[in-house]
Amino acid sequence: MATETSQHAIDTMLLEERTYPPTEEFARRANAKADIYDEDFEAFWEREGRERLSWFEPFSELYEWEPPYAKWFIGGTLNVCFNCVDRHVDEGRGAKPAYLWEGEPAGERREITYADLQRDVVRFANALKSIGVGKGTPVAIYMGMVPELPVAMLACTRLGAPHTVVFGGFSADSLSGRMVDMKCEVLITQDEAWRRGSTVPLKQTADEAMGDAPGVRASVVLRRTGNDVPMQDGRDHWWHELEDGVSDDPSSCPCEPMASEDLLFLMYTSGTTAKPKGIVHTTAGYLCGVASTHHYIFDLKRDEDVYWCAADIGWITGHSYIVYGPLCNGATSVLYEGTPDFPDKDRWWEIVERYGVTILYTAPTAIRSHMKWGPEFAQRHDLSSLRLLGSVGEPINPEAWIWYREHIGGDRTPVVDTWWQTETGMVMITPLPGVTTTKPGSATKPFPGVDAGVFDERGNEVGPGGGGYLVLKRPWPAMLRGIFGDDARYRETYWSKYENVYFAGDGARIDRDGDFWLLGRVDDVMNVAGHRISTIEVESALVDHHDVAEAAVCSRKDATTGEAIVAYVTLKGSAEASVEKLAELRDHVAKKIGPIAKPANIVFTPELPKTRSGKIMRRLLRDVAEERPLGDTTTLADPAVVSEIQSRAASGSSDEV
Ligand code: 6R9
Repeated sequence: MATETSQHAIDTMLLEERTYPPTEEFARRANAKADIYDEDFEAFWEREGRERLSWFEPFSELYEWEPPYAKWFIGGTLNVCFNCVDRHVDEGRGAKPAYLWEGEPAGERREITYADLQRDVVRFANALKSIGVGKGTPVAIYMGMVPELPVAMLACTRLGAPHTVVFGGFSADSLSGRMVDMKCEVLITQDEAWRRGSTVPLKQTADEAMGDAPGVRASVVLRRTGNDVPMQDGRDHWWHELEDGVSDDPSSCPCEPMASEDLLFLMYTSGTTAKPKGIVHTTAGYLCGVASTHHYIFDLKRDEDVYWCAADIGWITGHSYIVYGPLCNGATSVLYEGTPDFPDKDRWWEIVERYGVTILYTAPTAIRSHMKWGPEFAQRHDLSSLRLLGSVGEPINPEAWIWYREHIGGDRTPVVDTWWQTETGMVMITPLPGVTTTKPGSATKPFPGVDAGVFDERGNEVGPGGGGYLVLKRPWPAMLRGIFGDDARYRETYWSKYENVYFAGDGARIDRDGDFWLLGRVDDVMNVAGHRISTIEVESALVDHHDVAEAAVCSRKDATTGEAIVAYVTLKGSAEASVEKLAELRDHVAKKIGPIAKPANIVFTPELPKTRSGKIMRRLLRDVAEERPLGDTTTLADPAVVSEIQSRAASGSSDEV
């Protein structure tokens, strides 16, 4: 694999020799002790499955592996909502807060106990039933970070209705594409969302999306900002009206018994083609995997900790570590609606201080933003409650890791860098904070019961000091059960490179201690601010614009977002390159995919560099974007094209917008 970029990255990383062993005090109280790694893989998951989950009918067989499909906890029946809500109330913890919610507008706060959550979920599940949602009805959810979002997800799981949550920053096209693919019948949304003091028109976008998804016969709309939105008679229902007079007594809406392998949700994610993949997650294995990892990695002490995963529920991180993992473990979590810099750049630290947050889980891109703003914002607040920090989403630079530990963690707290994917469902490579000696920039070791490795091109395992492709060598409970409706793509994407071994699409290196260092994607998937976007998705969006003849997209390194998108665009004959055109194209991409996919730079060029077989040479474009000397250009059909592009990129026809 080792492209020049990743080779450079690892050379820098391997100079990093600082180590942080756990303190004795942390180790003594830790949920995971060193011997956790000694347990046999089957014994480990068998115990986790029986102890961490409550079953209506216990499972009879741990797992079945018919590559590339696995089944887990076979023969069992259970309900996710029961595990995440009802059992905590039944066991006397109804008064414990499940969520401490903070709205973005000043002073808006709500404490939602497990008993409140149960009432809210039951009432909403009954409301959904009244519009025909039942076991197996596919439901789309398109909301911001309001408490009603987990309520909607849990209500679906209570009824046995699979959901797909679509991130509120996605466009109408992205939303309709997902709803059509999953054959959604109902959409749950809200009037508008708050973001940085202004409103995001979710219902309006949802209307556009429903126009292209005729299978959606009903929508439920939460009133959040209170501004007027159009409602279509017979199709659109206000959340509060649908709940009017509806029972919130749990016995009025019992938790539907689900088989272990019943579909729980789809989460769409970018691959190497323009069409997002519907990653399939099922009931028992997913829940066991996320609850177990949450317990050991975040060392959750249910009755003491205030846990905060500052991600968005619209991504897998939010599903696994804001909703299902923490609730299954009976945690108290902070849920925050807005952005870290509104009204000021100390908003997060104000929240940590106010709620006494003890565990914080965020992404390197956020940490780098805080670094850029300076430590003075964190210094305004008492952060001494924090005892553990986590990172996820992309490789974390050692400087960012150290900054996080020093300025946020008071140079006291362990930092756990957790590697995983939408597809893995749960964290796979991670330190255990009471056991592992951490190294800034390394995700360290596979989680107990996980078998990861690094393979070379031919499928040989590389030893300590070697680099190659990250693979997973045996099934794990929360693994994807395929790509929705596309068996061929599932096999091709993850299982065709090596036999019966999962190919993650990430480069990695193992050091002499057997610790893993992740190097980033090896395919055409970019990682912008921790979000996966494929080059071809952005290219398709650009080419969709009437003035664009051809587009090639790559990423360059960016100090804050990790990678930034650079687009090379050839306009059609009559169209003219201009600053206005550039803004128009960026907006077009935002409209087609969502603002997160907007290119940071666009270079207008009369020609794209292609091989003689017509393939765009992205490696060269990346070299140009990062102002590196060009690699091999001998396979180019017309080498002059590249120097032309280089001079255009340098002369500033690309604008940082
Ligand atoms: C959970 C999530 C998955 C991709 C993955 C990898 C990158 C995530 C990482 C990391 C290095 C980490 N990634 N965590 N790279 N170190 N700790 O982010 O899922 O959105 O599907 O992205 O993110 O490249 O393949 P998802």
